[in-house]
Amino acid sequence: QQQLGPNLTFYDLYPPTTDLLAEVQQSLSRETPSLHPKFFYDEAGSSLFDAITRTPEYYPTRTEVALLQRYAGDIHDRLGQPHTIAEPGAGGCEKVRLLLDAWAPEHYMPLEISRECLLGASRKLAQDFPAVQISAVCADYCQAFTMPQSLSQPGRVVFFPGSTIGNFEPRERLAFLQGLHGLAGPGGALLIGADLQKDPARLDAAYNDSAGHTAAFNLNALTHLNDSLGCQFDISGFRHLAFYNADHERIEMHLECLQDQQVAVGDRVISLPAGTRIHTENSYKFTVEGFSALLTRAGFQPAGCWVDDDNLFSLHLALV
Ligand code: AVJ
Repeated sequence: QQQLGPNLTFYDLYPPTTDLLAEVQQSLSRETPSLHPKFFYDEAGSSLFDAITRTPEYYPTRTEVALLQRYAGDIHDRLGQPHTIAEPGAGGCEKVRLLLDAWAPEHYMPLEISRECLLGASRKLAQDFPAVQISAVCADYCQAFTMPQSLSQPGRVVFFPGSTIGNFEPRERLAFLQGLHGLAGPGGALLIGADLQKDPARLDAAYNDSAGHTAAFNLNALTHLNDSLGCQFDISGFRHLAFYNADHERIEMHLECLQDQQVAVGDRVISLPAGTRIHTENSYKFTVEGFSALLTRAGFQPAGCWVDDDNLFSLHLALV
């Protein structure tokens, strides 16, 4: 661990030994090729996602921020005084500022896979919140990792906004929530965002913004692989595809191959015939009741739910 300032400690738990190349070779060689959404989030991808959140069509972020601003006090009333907020996938650590202001916890622990993004965001936060001890943990929250001993006070409030829970497949989603139950620990809680089911046209628009930031975000996953793993995707040979799959109650994002491609991925050549779709993301959409039942199944006790006036998005509080 590295002490980066009076109230900022950095822990690098991201396993460099993870063989990302093997993972990519395997997931692209499947009958239906796919890429894990984590490949979206290099520096370019993180700033493209930031641009998406500012488009008129992508309502989740602004709707959730408004809920946090409006109900941070109510949520606090049901929590008592939390000593620690832990945030898996903290990204730019923007939304948590609302909670740090409203709740003034002693300790904040962002967990983020993108090291540059984590360091930049937590340095700014440490300056803006000198009274909060920040433990910045570079880790892949989808993989099991052991929490450093010094961070192991149970009773954390785990903050998991954005409806990022929607990226998980149903089985993994339950396992992940059970993992968050462990991260929170006895006396802890989970504050989690869940995007709600709605008019498919509204959902389709949110993932096909007219400015094209979502298309660039999707395609950037291939640029990230070219830059970081030496793959040789011809990016101009793919197009962004995003649509609501009503049967599965999810938005699907794909990269469709426009002409036959033989792509070098490490020591392998992956053939992608024209029309092949690389499945890059699912964003499942929920109902309030269904999500509450899911939290119960994961071992939590639902303790509150807040929804915006247009029923677009939901914030759920659940206790360990
Ligand atoms: C950050 C995963 C919540 O699923 O809506 C935004 C990512 N993908 N536009 C989402 C995303 C396309 C976003 N999450």
